[in-house]
Amino acid sequence: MKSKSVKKLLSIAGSDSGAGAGIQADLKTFAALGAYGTSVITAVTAQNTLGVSDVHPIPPSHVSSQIEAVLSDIGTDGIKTGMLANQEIINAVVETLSNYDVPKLVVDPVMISTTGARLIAEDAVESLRSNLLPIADVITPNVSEAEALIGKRIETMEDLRESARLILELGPRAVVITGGFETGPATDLVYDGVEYKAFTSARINTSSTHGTGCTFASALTVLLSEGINLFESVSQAKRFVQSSMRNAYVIGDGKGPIDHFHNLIDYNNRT
Ligand code: PXL
Repeated sequence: MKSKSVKKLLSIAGSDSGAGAGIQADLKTFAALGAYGTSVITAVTAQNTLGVSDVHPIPPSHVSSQIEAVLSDIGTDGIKTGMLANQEIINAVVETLSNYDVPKLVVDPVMISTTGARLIAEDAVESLRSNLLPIADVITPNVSEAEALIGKRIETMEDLRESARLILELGPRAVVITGGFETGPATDLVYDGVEYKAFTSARINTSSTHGTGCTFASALTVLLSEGINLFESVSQAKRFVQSSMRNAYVIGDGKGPIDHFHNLIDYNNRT
């Protein structure tokens, strides 16, 4: 038995049968970064790289039971939420977490899949806004999720800064608006209520983009749980996503997964 301690991270999210996004991406990220991941499944999606064909939400009381099972025994150094599917599940998560000390909560307000499927009921956005955001340490919307949260179009860098400020007013301690606009550089804008910082890189021309949002938020949760400050954590999480995209294999005919373990396994020399 090893005596060295390991960071424990919990992902509360949906299952992606194609394993590019959702719980599967989160657990791969936790493992690749040396942490022990646990998972609470909110919904099971029938999905591949081309699209989502079916969604089966888990009963809210069972989502609560999973959280209680993990936190009452294993505990956690940080929690990341992803697809929460509907209002009832969001409220069950918020209520159950209120019984525990949650060290770090990163909320990825998942709304639409990489392939364009809706992953949250429309009337649930209000529950995200009023019930979950106030308890979040960091929220990581992409531009379209940020637009849905504030109910306004975001077209310029100035709009982006303004939307980060409006999202912070909803209660989280910090916001990272990820990915930038559809064309042009990939810019992640961070705002902690004091300072804006933009992390910009050239957009990578690839179809391996499935699960990049999930991976970024999970990596950020690991790094924050290690006590690394927000700006440095964002910078390192962004680099992890970029190198996982650059080293991806082509899997499936659509938006393929990235390779979380590109640093770990030398596939070509495996016997
Ligand atoms: O990347 C957002 C996301 C989150 N959760 C699940 C998903 C996706 C995107 O496809 O399938 C389960």
